[in-house]
Amino acid sequence: MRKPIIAGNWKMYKSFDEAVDFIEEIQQEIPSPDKVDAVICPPALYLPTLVVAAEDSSLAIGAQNMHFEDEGAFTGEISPKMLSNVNVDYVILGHSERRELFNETDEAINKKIRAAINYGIVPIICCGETLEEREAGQTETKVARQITKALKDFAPVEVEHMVIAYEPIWAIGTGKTATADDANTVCCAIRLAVETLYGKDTAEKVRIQYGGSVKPENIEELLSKEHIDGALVGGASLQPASFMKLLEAAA
Ligand code: G2H
Repeated sequence: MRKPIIAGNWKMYKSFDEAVDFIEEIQQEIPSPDKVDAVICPPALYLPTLVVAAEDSSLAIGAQNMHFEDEGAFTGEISPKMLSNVNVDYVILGHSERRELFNETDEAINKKIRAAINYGIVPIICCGETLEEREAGQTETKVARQITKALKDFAPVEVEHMVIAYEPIWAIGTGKTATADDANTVCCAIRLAVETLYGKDTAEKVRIQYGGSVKPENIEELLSKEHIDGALVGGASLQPASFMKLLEAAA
């Protein structure tokens, strides 16, 4: 059985005080880590403070991006070594906003995943299709291609601890959600792509989240599906009450 994982992606929202207050408000209420993994990914500037704020709870803190090099002349970047230094546990990699707005390539994402694994940081690897690709019937080919490139040159034991997030681009922040059945079909295709690369045992262990307008009203149906092991949540992770409802639905 795969343990569900609910990750909040705050994107570029919240003041510093709002971020600290959020963690203080929920940290004692997090459901047992035996039942669900709970993660908040705040803006990078807040990471060290929130790691300390959450340290007496089972809430994990993740970054929204990182560079693949340990250090160097890369103005504005943050390295996996730095994230590891401040005890960050997860990193979102290859979010469609990074791919589209910051020109991230599959090759760079592959290097970032390698770097995260080397530092013991769990990567949440995003993939997903545009509306145009969906309408052209290319959804499964697109996500399989992204996953095949992202997961190039790993060992099965490394892959089984990774998290993959299927996020149809047309469903992100739009209020449109893929139907639970459609999301499950694509998550199944992703699992098959992992199986092709690393075998059935690894594919059965890797956790696949759905992301794109997930909210308390639709989480239960999504999580009831065989291949959906959690959610990567933007808007509905910004309020403590709705984030807690998502965790409770998964626990
Ligand atoms: C998709 C998701 C979080 P939202 O980007 O990664 O955002 O839940 O607001 O659609």
